[in-house]
Amino acid sequence: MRAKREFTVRLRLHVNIYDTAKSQFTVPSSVVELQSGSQAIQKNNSDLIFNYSPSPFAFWITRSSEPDAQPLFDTRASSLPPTPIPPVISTDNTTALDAFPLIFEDQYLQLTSALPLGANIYGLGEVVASSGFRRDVGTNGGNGTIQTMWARDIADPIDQNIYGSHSIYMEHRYNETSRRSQTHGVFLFSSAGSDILLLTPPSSNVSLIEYRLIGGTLDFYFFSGPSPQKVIEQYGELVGLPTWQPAWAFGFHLCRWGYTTVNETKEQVTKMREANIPLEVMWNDIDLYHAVRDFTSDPVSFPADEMRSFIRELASNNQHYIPIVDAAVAKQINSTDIYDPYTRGTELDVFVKNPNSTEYVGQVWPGYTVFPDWFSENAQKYWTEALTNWSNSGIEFSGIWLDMNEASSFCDGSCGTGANLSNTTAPFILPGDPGGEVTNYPEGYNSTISGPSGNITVNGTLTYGAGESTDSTLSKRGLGAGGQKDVDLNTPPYAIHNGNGRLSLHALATNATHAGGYVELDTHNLWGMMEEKATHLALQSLHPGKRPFLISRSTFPSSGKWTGHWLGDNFSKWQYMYFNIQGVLQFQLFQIPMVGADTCGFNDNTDEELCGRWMQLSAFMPFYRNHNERGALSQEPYRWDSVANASRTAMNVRYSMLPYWYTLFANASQFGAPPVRALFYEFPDEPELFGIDQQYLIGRDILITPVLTPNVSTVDGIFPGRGRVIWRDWYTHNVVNSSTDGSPTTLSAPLGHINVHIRDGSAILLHGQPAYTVAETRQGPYSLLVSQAADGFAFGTAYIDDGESIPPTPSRTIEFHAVKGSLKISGSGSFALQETLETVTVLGVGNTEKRPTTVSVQEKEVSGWEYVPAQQKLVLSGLGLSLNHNLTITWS
Ligand code: MIG
Repeated sequence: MRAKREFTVRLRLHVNIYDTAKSQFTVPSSVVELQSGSQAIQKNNSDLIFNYSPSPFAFWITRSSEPDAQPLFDTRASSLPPTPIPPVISTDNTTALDAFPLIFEDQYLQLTSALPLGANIYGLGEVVASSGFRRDVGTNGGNGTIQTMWARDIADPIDQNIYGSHSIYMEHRYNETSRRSQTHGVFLFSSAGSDILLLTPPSSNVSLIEYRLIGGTLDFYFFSGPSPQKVIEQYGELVGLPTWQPAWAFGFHLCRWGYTTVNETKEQVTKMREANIPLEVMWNDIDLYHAVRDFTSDPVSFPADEMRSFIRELASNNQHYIPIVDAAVAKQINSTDIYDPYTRGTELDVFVKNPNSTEYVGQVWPGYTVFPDWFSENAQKYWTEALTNWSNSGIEFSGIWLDMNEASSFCDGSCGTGANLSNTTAPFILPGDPGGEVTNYPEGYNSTISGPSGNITVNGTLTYGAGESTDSTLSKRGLGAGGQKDVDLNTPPYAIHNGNGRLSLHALATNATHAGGYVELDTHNLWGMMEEKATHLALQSLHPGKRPFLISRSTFPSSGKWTGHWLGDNFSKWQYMYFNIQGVLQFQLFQIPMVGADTCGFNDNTDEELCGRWMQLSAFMPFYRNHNERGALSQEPYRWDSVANASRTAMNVRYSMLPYWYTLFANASQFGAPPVRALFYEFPDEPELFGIDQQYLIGRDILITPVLTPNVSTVDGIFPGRGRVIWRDWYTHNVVNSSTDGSPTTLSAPLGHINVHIRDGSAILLHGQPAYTVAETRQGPYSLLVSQAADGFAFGTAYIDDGESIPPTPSRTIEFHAVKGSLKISGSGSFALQETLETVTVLGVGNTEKRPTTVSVQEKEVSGWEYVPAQQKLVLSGLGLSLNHNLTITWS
């Protein structure tokens, strides 16, 4: 074992603890290409300092700017709670071992760091956390957290592992004395199945984070921040920045499982149009398929030529079509059953194998299936071909929806021969009949595990405090015994807290084999991301020069380079509407910013009130899709008048804000800035905001305060800034009377109204005429909304390009800069805007005593303006100004 110290960029520190033989699995750079960063390697200018003691090995990370502060990360025994506090690790033959020793075994790695008591920790996922966006570290009555990393197909349970694995966290530290904060990030680069625990032992003066991995190495990256946004950007700089989104991706998407025919699908498009509710993208679920097989369309219910003309008609109306792609590829039943994606894949040798090199057979919706092996040489060729053929067959999709890619399989182990695990006990599902999902998972977790005997016993007391505790017992050979490798692929000695129980349940078996000798046990968490990359590249080849649009369920660090994400199978419940916010915030941190929830809820029946409120909330989320489960009541926004009204209003605001969203996403793709932000990102020294996840900010300037409970007509929201910031209502432009002590303000929130507020000091470019589609909206004029701070200052930028070409592509970045009495507009970049700036609204101009009397554009007095004293609002209209030139507007 060796600790390697390496400074890469100024703000990043890399600590890699690996086996000198390098026989442990690490993620190949061909799979995740970490970026070396934009700044030259300089040894001595990092704020982060790596300190270590050689024996027993321990390390701690400090900030040179704060030498006296508690280290950011600290594995020293002296910093961790002493025994006899309930041991996580104890030994049967030595007393000298620390309470939380560093362990590095083939199949068990453990590392513990002290955290400040009650630390503010964000990230580690994917999860629906009962604690909210800020994780439970076991103080304030919490039981602590076990975040398990094992990609899992399951309808959004609370506090369990789900689809994606992201072992990045951000810690936000507030100093009570200086009343200032600093933020740092810690990323473990590993695809190993793992538990990451956050906990606080009884009467301890520190909280802890403990990593327990069942393979790989301890490869850590530390990001110095010192602000939340900087941490997120530094993480993005390492794993890769998010893919550019096409402009149309920001329109409204409609989907459900259960549009069973092309006519039923078309009917939605018609009904949406009749109700005048914008619809940008129509989707189909697996109903589209013939015999539930990928890359097909049912000849009776979705005839290919009808699909082709339907999709072309959508295209002619500036609308788009997206179908689902399931991870598993159907296996032919017999030799007369022709299914090219299977035979071709066999020919190209691209499917996952059993340990004995036979085909690995799983079971998903179409019955028996095989799984693309993304490590295989021909996988990309195979995938591009399959998607291209499908498109050529009539399914002329604009984007792709990747499902079931954890990867999910309903057999326990391989359903075929050749696997070491027992065969399925699940009912076989006939091709063509999706049947019921196999849900008879064992309750709870594995509680006992046996392994090779040896001299270390791990007693995993996993929860301190009042909560229940689960014990895991592990016997393993001793530390440093070395030599013999006795890797157990099927039942690793330490049982991570996979909610499904054994790792192979409802997934590919862990002994399934990939090209290059890789095993599923090591690579399970990578499957979805590798599929996303292959799909992204396939779309690029199919639509050359155009930005691929994908949404995928299972994600891993760097997935944002290839895809967006939806939050999976949520429930039509108010609580899940609240969870929507933390989910979106998590994925901003994970650098997969194009994300949203199934609006109105997937499982169970929604209702009018919930659906109305949720359609409004999601209108202010990056990915905006209403999606529903097969058996549930219909929930398209036109189904209820109140929901239709609420949706039209909210979408009108959304579509007018598209230039703002587009700019935020350009900043994400260029710099890693998160488009959606927790309140404390922008106001990091206001502790009352650290736990807020019922409200959020879009960028710097737009505050969303949704209603998240039934039967109310008001909502309480905090207006950050403690009275120093002027917040104005989006709709009325009235100034909010916010408190100076960070306490909430009660706002009116009748049905059909979502509270949106504008921060001062902002200048936001808007579409002046939101239309039915994004393309039509973009063809309309622009307007500008300036909200001045008390001193008259305001600033904003807008990034504009053709909305579909892959950068580098001509673009224009416009800056808006207001000081008292004047507004300057300047731009750079070669993209020429066709649409003019028609309206400028400046809030915070003058007052009843001193109202403007003269308004000039380019030093020429104009008359097309009005002044509204109640909102101190100056409105210039009918401007017809080109944004391709610099402009000055003045008033006095
Ligand atoms: O296990 O394709 O999360 O969005 O509608 C069900 C049917 C399979 C799970 C996805 C969901 C989708 C559904 N799929």
